[in-house]
Order: sequence, then C-alpha cells, then structure tokens
Amino acid sequence: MEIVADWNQVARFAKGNVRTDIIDFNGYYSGNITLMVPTGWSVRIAFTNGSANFRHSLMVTRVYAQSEMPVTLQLEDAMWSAYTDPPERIHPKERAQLSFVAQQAGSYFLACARQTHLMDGHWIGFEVRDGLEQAVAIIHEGRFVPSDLPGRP
Ligand SMILES: [Cu+2]
Repeated sequence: MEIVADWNQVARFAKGNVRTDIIDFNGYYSGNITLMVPTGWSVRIAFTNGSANFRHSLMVTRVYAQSEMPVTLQLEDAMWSAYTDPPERIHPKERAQLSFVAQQAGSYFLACARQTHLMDGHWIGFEVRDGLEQAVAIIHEGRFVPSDLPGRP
C-alpha cells in the first residue's frame, strides 16, 4: 500500500493554522482509520513524505493510550523492527520502503517517530487479525475533527 505523510498539509495551512497540530497519513490522523491485514501477510508500504517542510517517518508500534504516549518514539518501540530508516526523519518529498511480516495478531499503530508527532495525532490504527481474507480499511467517522474532512487520495 501507499502511505503519504502530511497529505493534507496544504489544506491545513489554508485554514489559518487551525489544524497544524494534526498531521496526517493519507488524510487520516489520531486513529480515525484502521488498516487491517490477515495474520502472516507480508506487508509492503511505499512511504512518501508529502510535506513541503517537515520531516516525518513511519513505524509499527504497540497501541498507546494518549496519556502514555512517549514524547518521541525510539527504535526499540518498533514492532518487528518495522520502521522507515533512519527512524526519525524521512525528508520532505522523499520516499522510503517499509516491508515486514504481520507475524502476530493484535492491535498496533502506524505512527510517525518524529519528535512529538505521535502525541500530536500523527498515527493511524493497524490491526493484524486471524481469519481475514483480505486487507480492509475501516474509517471511524465519529473520530474526525468536524472542521477537518478526511483526505481520500
Ligand atoms: Cu510526523
């Protein structure tokens, strides 16, 4: 799959910095989409940092409650060593590949390991589930900030 960080940056700034605290992946943020794949699948993500200004990254992590999110994700926070390399900085407009095997069923995050981005909402849900036949994306309509429509590239 393809994941673009800061896909909505232009829209963010067009609103007079209203949502500069919400950085997105493909237009989604703070877990308002969950990507699900069958257990054992090989997952290959073509990651693009779509931002014009800011460095971002992508890392598979465990689930965090908002109150326990680390200020910055570290290498050891990556499940299955799945992170774009170097872990904290894919430069604006650069691309990176992320390949891993979804080896254990459970709930995870796809999160940005840049500075405070996890706490700021730069993460989406990722679930590995037994018995699934194909990958599924579930949009949680109730979890959008009303003024911020989801991006759907
Ligand atoms: Cu980020």
